[in-house]
Amino acid sequence: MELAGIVGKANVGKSTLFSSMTLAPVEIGNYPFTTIKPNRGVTYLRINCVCRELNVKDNPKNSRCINGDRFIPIELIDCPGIIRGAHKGRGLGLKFLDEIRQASALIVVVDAAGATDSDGNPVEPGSGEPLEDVKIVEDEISHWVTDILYTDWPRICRIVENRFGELEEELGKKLSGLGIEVESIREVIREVGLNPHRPSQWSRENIYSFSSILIKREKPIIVAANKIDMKEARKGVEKLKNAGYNVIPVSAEAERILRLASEKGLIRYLPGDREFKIIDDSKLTNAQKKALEKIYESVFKPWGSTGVQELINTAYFNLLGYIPVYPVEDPEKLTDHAGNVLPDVYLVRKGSKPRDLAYKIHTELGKTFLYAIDAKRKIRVGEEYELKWGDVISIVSTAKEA
Ligand SMILES: Nc1nc2c(ncn2[C@@H]2O[C@H](COP(=O)(O)OP(=O)(O)OP(=O)(O)O)[C@@H](O)[C@H]2O)c(=O)[nH]1
Ligand SMILES: [Mg+2]
Repeated sequence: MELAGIVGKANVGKSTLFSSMTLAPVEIGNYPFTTIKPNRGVTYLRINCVCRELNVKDNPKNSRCINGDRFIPIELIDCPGIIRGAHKGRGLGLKFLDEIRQASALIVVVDAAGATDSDGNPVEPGSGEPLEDVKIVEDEISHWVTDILYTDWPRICRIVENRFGELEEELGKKLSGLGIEVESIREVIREVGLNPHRPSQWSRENIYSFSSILIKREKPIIVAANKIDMKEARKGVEKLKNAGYNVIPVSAEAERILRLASEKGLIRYLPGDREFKIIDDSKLTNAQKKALEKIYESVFKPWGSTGVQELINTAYFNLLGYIPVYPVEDPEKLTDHAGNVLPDVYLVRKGSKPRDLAYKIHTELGKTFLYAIDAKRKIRVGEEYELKWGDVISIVSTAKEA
């Protein structure tokens, strides 16, 4: 399962967002460092299921299908808040970032309404600086990477300058946990114009520049511009977009209320819906009615949705460029060995080939891969075929033929 990390300045709504996406009950409070340990849960990407297009009744196993919409699970981690100087131990430090080393997507939550100062303390809405909220996180993460390298720098220098190894390789070893490849390291060293043969001449600032370019390139962030239910957020959202970030305006709090109301059977609402319907007016208290009205007026009318489903979908399908494909064993019946129709959906990078999918399913299947069958078109596709959005693919391997 892919892993997504929620990070951000203290007190911007990370845990509210996490809770709205996972329905996990977690602590939420209007003060910095409410969260002291990362929370883990599962959320879902939402796509039109291929069962509609093929007009079949499916039996999903690794995902869910609700009325023709497929929900694909993603593991989600909600981190404690980050403030300036966290890498020097301010606030709760940065140790918890170890838990999101393997994250494919990084969601940076920002207080778009500017209702918190740079340390996360509540202030008059509109006086906080949403751009600063992103900068703080970017800078601290770069420091965190810098420190991973810096603490080991003398050893790395000895290895490289005595020609026992290459700098790129040594840095690659230190950063492999972050899923960063040696080739990217090589390119970034070239880009910043530092000498890979003389690491002892690199200052901490040099290592910082290198780290910050590398991490921006390898771990692109999506900005969740939170609190759009507040009028002050409009300006914040504009600023963030103008600064060139990938921004999705969200109201974590509105989404949380809607998800809870829908769980209780009070409203009809699925994450990503652009409307919600009250099931039975007489079951709602006056306070509940008011809260739902407010959500309609302050979120749905001006913004179209709470933005939360769009946030995670955009992170995976646009920013990271994943596509969903449906592996099946039987290309005629579209089933697995147990007869389940369209049981699984896998996320693969755009440009992936059938063999990549085979490896993703099972190393053995990748090794013994022969060819694949495009079950929609009922044709055989070879090594070079590029998987497309919503492909239904059957892998034929030597193991199977034996
Ligand atoms: N108006 C509004 N307030 C929100 C929204 N989301 C969160 N909040 C409020 O923001 C405050 C902080 O929420 P949390 O979810 O605890 O924030 P956090 O980022 O997890 O905070 P730390 O764990 O302390 O870093 C709470 O008072 C929330 O009710 C939103 O969409 N709109
Ligand atoms: Mg929190």
